[in-house]
Amino acid sequence: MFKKILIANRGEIALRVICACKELGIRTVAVYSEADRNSLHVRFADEAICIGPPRSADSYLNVPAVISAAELCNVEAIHPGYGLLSENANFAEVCETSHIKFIGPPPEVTRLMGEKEKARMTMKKAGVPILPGSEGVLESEQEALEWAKQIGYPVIIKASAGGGGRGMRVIREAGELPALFHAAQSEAAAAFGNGDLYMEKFIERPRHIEFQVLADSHGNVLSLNERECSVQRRHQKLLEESPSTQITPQMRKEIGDKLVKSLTNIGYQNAGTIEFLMDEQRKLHFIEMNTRIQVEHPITEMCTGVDLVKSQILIAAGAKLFDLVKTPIEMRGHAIECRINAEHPEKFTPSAGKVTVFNVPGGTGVRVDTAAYAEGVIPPYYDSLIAKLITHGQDRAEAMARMQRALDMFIVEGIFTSIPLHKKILADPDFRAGNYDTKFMERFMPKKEEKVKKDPAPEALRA
Ligand code: MV4
Repeated sequence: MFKKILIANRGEIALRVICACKELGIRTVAVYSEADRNSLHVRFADEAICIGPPRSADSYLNVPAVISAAELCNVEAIHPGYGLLSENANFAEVCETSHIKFIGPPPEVTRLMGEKEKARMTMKKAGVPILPGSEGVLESEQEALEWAKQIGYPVIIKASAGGGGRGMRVIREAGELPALFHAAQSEAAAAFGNGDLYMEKFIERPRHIEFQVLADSHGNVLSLNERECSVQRRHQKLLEESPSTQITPQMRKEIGDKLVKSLTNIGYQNAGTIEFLMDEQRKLHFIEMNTRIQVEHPITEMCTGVDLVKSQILIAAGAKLFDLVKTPIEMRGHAIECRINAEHPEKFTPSAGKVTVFNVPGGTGVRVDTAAYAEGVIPPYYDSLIAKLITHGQDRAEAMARMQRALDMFIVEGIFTSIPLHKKILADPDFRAGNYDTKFMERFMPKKEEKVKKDPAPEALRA
């Protein structure tokens, strides 16, 4: 077992990893930027090292700085959390050459899944359903036109190095294709240093459903079932729930079995998430795989009773999956997560500054993962997520009731938050009926003509 781990992250996920380490009796090293000196991850880690100026590029993303801290503190492993360096295969390689265990899959697997077109072909070969689409990268506008004709419009062009919604173009007829093809190509080349594109049939109103897996270094893979993440805006998830109201036990087993087979073939290790789009016929199609722990992992933990972060660490240390997890996995009840962001409720711009009041809800079935505290400062340099409010109940109705009362009891003053928006979502009849897709949040967008001409009195909007 590891004696000491470095956490290459900040905020609530750094604290989440510290919690797991404390329970496992592992010492922790926090790294922090100059803006994070007073952060809780620094306070709760056994050791802490400043690795640079506030901007992520100068600190949390600075590979030599992170590796130096790891060597100086003699850690045996690095947990990358999510975002930042978590899906950077080059970083995983540098860890390996420095004889530090990267808590994640082998670098080749991270690299394979990072190339979305290759990931898609790999899953197809392994028998996981994918959307009709191109095979390999699109070499020319001509080839793109031929594929589109075969697939049938509308189609979507995606950047192979993209993901999470960046570098996509929807094409509704052949006439639009040339311009959009070249726009996507240059945008991808500029954003990712790689202009490779691929094509899929476009689904108009998909639901976003993802499966959580765990895989060890001995060839064992386990599905921990699905999460529904369709409540999002601008590719930022706002609320997730597990299980999905749309997945039958038969679908759950069918997809789970296929994923276990395919990920065993690939040699996957670590926690992982396989993203699917559900079409209007309720069929699932693989789109991407994430090789990290995800923001929304707690809802799976609440329903399965499995500690995913502890599992990641123990798997990296060589543990066998079935010594860690009691099988078969039983889904207990229903869980919902609201992502509380520090942002303006109508403009959705980041809202940094000092938190003056921070009253965290508790009680039966409520979990809060956060690194925020009263009198603490939310720096403007990072992601706007300040807390995750998770509720669990025997069924969806109980999880929703707990979420509503927990949102009422969550008081944040001094900055704007998304709490009022979450209250609106929980009160929405379609949400309550489970009747929503990825277009659901459009109804909460301010209409163009009445678009916040002047700021309302700030006091009225403070969450
Ligand atoms: C799609 C799609 C429709 N058809 N692919 C956006 C994020 C990236 N992970 C994949 N995305 C989409 N891919 C096909 N073939 C629609 C989206 C999409 C979306 C997907 C999941 C959650 C929210 C979304 C919002 C807009 C578009």
